[in-house]
Amino acid sequence: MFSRRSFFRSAGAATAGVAAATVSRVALAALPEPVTQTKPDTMAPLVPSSGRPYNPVVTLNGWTLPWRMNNGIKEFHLVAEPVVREMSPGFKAHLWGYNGQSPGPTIEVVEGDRVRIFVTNKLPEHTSIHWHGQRLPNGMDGVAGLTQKAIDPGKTFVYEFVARRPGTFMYHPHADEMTQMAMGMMGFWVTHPKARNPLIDEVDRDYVFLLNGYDIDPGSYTPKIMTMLDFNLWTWNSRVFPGIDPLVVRKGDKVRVRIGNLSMTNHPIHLHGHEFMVTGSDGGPAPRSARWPEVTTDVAVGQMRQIEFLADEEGDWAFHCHKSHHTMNAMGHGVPTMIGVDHSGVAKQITRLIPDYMVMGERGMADMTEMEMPLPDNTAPMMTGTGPYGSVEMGGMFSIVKVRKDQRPGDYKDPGWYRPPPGTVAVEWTGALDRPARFQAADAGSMPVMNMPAKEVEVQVRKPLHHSGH
Ligand SMILES: [Cu+2]
Repeated sequence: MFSRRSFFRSAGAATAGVAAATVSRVALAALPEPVTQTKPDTMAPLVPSSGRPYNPVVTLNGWTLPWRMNNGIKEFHLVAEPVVREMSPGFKAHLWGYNGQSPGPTIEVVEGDRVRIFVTNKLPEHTSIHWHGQRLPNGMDGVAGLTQKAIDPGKTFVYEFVARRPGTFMYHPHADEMTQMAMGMMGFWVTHPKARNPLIDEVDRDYVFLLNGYDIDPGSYTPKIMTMLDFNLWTWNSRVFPGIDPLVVRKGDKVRVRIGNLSMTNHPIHLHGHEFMVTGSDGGPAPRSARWPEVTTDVAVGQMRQIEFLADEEGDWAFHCHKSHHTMNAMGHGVPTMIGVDHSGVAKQITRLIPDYMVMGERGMADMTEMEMPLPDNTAPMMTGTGPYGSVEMGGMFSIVKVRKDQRPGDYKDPGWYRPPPGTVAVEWTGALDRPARFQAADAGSMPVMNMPAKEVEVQVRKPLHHSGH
């Protein structure tokens, strides 16, 4: 949880802002005490205790940064610093982030708010923060060298602008970006509408998370920053399944999920059991005439997609990136396909020389989850997660939307596994197999019934003798 002391101090400062005359100049000039989060859990929505009211979001495995009001200005304090992020239980990564976590805390403000953000740099190199998608004065855009001096280690810079348009934005460094984003420096920013907006619906649950990726060798702690494509950990808010919390909703809830992509590739995000509308991007809410139903939406690099759906089907619905390599954890991509290869004799011989030798994937890779494969101390199994019916064989960018009719409004606690009504689960067929009645063409006008060819047809393919290349 938050450091209670600093949380109450920042909450109390709201009153101080109003009664400014009674507070010394020194106290007002002081920076807001930075609030730090030590846990990777999904924190309850931060209901605003000062400033304009709004319906807060829930950051998956994350939190919202408390602020203080200072003469009508909403003040935040971000600290760029090395952090230890638990990516899944038992697996920790040494990242860079903000206020104790990667990603940094979500910043929530209201359209029209004047916002002041202090940024203290506790990294070993300079940094800056770019406020992706915002309308702001050019000098507040955070591009080191172009619009401001970089923030040197030990220095604090201040950004100030009015949150002019409602929407979902991101923040990240614009200084040595390759290193700093590969190390986990990023966060979400939500500007809530100040009044009812015809293009922004009220919802019952509003989740946010960022797509990111890391390359951390099994057994090590620090990401390899030079990796461009071959990341081995695909993460939501720097967590991998089964470390990603479920998105818990009540049956009948209108649900919004805002997904930002600050990784190095696109992610087609797929929801089971429901259709959703893409209701907006970081460019703003989409006109209603431009929305259509989807079950998968591609979130390209540097984009945000806001999806909305009515959770009207009870169950545990998979919600994941549809690139199958992105729902796996650390593995070697240089492994040849072994499906159909019987190594039983060879494996025995090799085991005499290398006791830990393991044959991978003779029948497919599902065996990997059953194998008692020795893992290095600090990593996550490639395919894992146990559900009520066995191994889920997933990792990486995978979570579950849990829709329950008895989930209380505003309750985000994991309700456990779904208990389906009897007779509604796919099971092994054990009945007798009758000779099926085959479809027969009724009249001459319909398509004739094709029979299987009597003989197997063998296709001979001759490869060119010499492949000269291009
Ligand atoms: Cu993906």
